[in-house]
Amino acid sequence: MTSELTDPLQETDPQVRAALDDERARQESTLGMIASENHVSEAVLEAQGSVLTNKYAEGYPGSRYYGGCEYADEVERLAIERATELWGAEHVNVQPHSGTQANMAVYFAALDPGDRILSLNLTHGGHLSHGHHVNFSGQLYEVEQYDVDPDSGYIDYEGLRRMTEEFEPDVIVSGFSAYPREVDFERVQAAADDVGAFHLADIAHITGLVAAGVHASPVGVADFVTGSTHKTVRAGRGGIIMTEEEHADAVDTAVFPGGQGGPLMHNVAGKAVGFKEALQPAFVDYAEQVVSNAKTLAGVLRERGFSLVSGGTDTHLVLVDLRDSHPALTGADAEAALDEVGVVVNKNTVPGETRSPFVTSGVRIGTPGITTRGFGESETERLAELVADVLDAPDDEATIDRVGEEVDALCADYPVYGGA
Ligand code: DSN
Repeated sequence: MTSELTDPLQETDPQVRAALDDERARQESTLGMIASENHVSEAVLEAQGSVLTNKYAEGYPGSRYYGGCEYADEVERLAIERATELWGAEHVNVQPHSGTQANMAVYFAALDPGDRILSLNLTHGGHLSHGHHVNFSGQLYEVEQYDVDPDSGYIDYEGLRRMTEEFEPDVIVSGFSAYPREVDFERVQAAADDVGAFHLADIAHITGLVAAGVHASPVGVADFVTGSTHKTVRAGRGGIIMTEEEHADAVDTAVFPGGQGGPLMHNVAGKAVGFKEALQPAFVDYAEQVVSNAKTLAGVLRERGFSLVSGGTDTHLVLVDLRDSHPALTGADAEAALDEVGVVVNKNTVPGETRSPFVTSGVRIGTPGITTRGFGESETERLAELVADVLDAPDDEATIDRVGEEVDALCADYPVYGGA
C-alpha cells in the first residue's frame, strides 16, 4: 500500500481540505434557506464518503455485470426496502444520479422521441427537465406548458384540462420546483385519463413531506413518481423512481443501461441511511415543523407588505413576488442583500416574469434547512422579520450590520453539526 492511500486529506491535498472546511464553516455560519437544500446527518455523510465509491455495480441486486457486488447488493436492497416502506410504491429504483436523471428514465421508459409532454411553465414554478428548450427534454419531445392562474397563483387545473384535450399529450407532468401549494394529483390524473396519457408526478421538492404524510401522495395515483433524495427527505444525494409493477422493467432498463452506467453506490448507501432515518416517528414531527415554519414565514412577510405567489404556502417554501411591494428591487438584489447578512436564498422567476432568469423579480425561500437546525415558529418568526428588514432597506449599512449580528447569534444557538 502506498502511503498516499492512507494519508489524511490535510496532508495529500490541503487546498481541497481547506475548501471543505470552509464549506462546513459556511453552512454553520449562515442560514441555508434555499428550498431544495437541507443538511443530512453525519451518518448519511459517512455512508456517502465510504468505500462504495470504489465499486462498479452495473445491473441490479442479484444480477450484476461485475463480481464483488455482494455488499453493494445488500445496500441497494436496504435502500429499496426502506423506500418501499416510506412511500408505499410497488416498485422502486434508487439508482438515478439525480432527479433530472430520474425524469429522463421515465421519459425513456414511456415515450418515443417526438412524443408530447404537457408540463408547468418554468417561470410558473416548473423545472428544466419538464421540457425546457435548453434541456434534452425540450429537444427530444414536443412540449406544451400550462400555467398557474395569474390571479390566484394556484395551478389552473381547468386550463390544464383544456390544454390536455387540445394537445393530446403522451405524458402530463405534475410536481414542481417553485410551487408553494399542495398539488391535486387526482385532478391531474383525471386529465391524463381523459386522453389516455401517462402521468408523471415529480415530487423532487416534497419527497419528505409526502413520506411523512403532510402532503398528499401521488403514489398509487400517477403512473410514475420521481423525486430527489437529498431535499426534504434528507437522505443521500440523488434521485428515485417509483412506479407500478407493470412499468418496473421498462423503468429499470431506462435507468440502466438506457441512461446511466454504474450506479453511484456510495450515494445509494446514503439513500438507505437517510430513508431509515425518515422512517422514524421523529421525521413526521420534522416534516410538520417544516410546513409550520414556512407558514409562519409567509405570515410575517405578508404582514410586512410582501406579495407571495398564491398568497402563502402549504409546503416548505414561499415565493416572494417583489414587483408590487418593492418594484425597484430585483430577485438578484434581494439574494445579494440577504447573502450579506448570512441568509442564503435564491432569486427566482415569478409567474408573468419579465426579467431574465439571472435577474428575476422574485426570491424563493425554504424552511427545510433551518428546521433541521431546530428552528420552531418563534425562531422562524424572528428570522422572517429580519429578512423583511433587509429587503426593506438593502442598502442601509446599519440594518445590514444589525441583522448580520442577529443571524450570527441564531447560527450559534442552532448549529448544524457543531464543532466547525
Ligand atoms: N436545483 C433544484 C432546485 O433548486 O429546485 C432543482 O433541480
